[in-house]
Amino acid sequence: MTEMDNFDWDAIPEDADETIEDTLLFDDDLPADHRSGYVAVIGRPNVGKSTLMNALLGQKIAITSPKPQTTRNQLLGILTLDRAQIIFLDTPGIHQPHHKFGEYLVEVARKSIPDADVILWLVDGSEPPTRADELVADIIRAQKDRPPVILGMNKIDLLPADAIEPRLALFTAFFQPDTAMAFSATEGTNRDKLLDTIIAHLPPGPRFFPADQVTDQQTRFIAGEMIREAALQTLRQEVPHAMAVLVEDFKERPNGMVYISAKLFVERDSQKGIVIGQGGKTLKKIGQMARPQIEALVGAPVFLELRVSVLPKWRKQKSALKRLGYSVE
Ligand SMILES: Nc1nc2c(ncn2[C@@H]2O[C@H](COP(=O)(O)OP(=O)(O)OP(=O)(O)O)[C@@H](O)[C@H]2O)c(=O)[nH]1
Ligand SMILES: [Mg+2]
Repeated sequence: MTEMDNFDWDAIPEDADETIEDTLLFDDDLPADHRSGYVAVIGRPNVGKSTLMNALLGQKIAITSPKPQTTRNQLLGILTLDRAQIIFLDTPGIHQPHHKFGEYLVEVARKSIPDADVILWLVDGSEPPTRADELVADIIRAQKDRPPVILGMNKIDLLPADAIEPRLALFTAFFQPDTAMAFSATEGTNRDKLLDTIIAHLPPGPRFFPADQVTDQQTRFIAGEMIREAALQTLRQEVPHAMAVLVEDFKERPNGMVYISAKLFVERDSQKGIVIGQGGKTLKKIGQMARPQIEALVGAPVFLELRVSVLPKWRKQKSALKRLGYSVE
């Protein structure tokens, strides 16, 4: 018997929706100076936006890879602390698009900015600024009613200590943020300091999400992303960029096992051959790499069925993009 079985529904007052919500979300004995808000994490591809978000959350919400354009959707990562609730918006890397899909990616990133209470502009400190960093700075500058901007220069583990300040100056020359700091998402250097800085720039406010909610993404979607991550790790250069993953079936079986069937879409027959590999060995490797990750996610043994299908030029076609879930509407 659950608590709900004993619940007296007749006793619910007229303004019930509000009352229940207040009870669940806001009546939490939060400190008077509690802060909350949305932090749009933006930057060019591959600077470590998703790595930082995962590290701050202590949980893998977003997939990461050394290849650019790994993230394809806006992903919410919710960090609930006693003093603050920070809602990170991880976004695709901003770049000069070459097709409709690229335009979609940049649009997703752009659209996160007006919703933000803080813009966290990430750059890769291990390399001098690129044209794409400049593009990001232009987009931030063009934003009307701009929220505070924090520049975070990541990957300083790859930089000699005396090179950090001059490198940071190259980025602030494009756009002068409210605060600039250098950190390393993977090594942890200055990561907590960056978090404190983010919180200091958030407005006072209540929690917007239950304390135990970490993301808005469904398990089914994250499972598909883990398959895509395994493909990014296994396949070379252009092939994973031409791939989209659709989870078609996601069922818990009576024996406690989770059955997942996913389709890997590529653009050409030749790519299909590469993904499957000789005697199916590449596809098998992708499945073997993804399965333990998905098992950790769902907390149960997983039976994973992968199929490869050709969807010609899906990155250039609006209808195909929509079918694959890449649509801003
Ligand atoms: N050395 C080093 N590598 C890092 C650090 N942070 C991230 N990386 C690596 O940089 C690569 C890109 O990281 P992602 O988190 O996928 O980058 P992203 O900005 O989300 O990229 P997109 O989703 O493509 O826009 C991965 O190989 C990470 O392991 C860091 O602090 N130091
Ligand atoms: Mg990413």
